[in-house]
Amino acid sequence: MRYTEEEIRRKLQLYFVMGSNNCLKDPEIVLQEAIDGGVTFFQFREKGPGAKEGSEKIQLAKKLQAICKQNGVPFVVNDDLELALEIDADGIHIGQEDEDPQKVRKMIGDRILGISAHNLDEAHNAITQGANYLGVGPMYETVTKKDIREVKGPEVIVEMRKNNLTIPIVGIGGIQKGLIKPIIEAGADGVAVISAISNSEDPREAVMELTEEIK
Ligand code: FQP
Ligand code: MG
Repeated sequence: MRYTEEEIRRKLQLYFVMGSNNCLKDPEIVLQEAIDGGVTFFQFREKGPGAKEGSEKIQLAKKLQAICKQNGVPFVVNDDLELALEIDADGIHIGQEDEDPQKVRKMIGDRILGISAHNLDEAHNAITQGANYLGVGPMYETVTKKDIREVKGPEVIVEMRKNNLTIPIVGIGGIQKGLIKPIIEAGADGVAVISAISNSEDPREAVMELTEEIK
């Protein structure tokens, strides 16, 4: 492993997920400001209306990856296995409708594999298939992603911990200021956010406010 389980767990504290279409300003500036504020993990999620494709997507990925590298922040690619390998990302995040986890594991070797899980069953399967962390949600209603499952709240993380799942977990979905404590108390190691940071005029300040709630 390039990162140990405990390093992943620690760095998942505040996980920023972002693509250019989530940003009010230049994504490089948004990412740098978010890291200055204290973001500890990053996922490049370039999808949805207006998302960059092809060489533009690759160029942006490389720029954001460089910023992460300079700051010791793990850089994970959403969905796109080919891109993750081409730029030698630190890992990839896949959901239940994405590529087969066992195939992905074969391709990525010891890079980080994050898998989305919406319930206990999916969590068990993801762990069996070699996940290094779980993204569990949606915690709350969200506007960023349209094709979401039923909102179950932090309780689903409580259930996973009750069933002795020790894998690093982040809660995701609709997480904004004031909504973080219940997720950490449920047993999450951190939270993943998109718009709470990317849609802010001042991403650095937004991150500092979110971090305050995690500690
Ligand atoms: N958790 C996380 C993480 N990142 C994600 N992208 C998802 C969950 C959702 O495939 P998926 O993954 O269900 O949807 P999409 O590919 O549209 O994001 F915890 F890592 F932040
Ligand atoms: Mg996906």
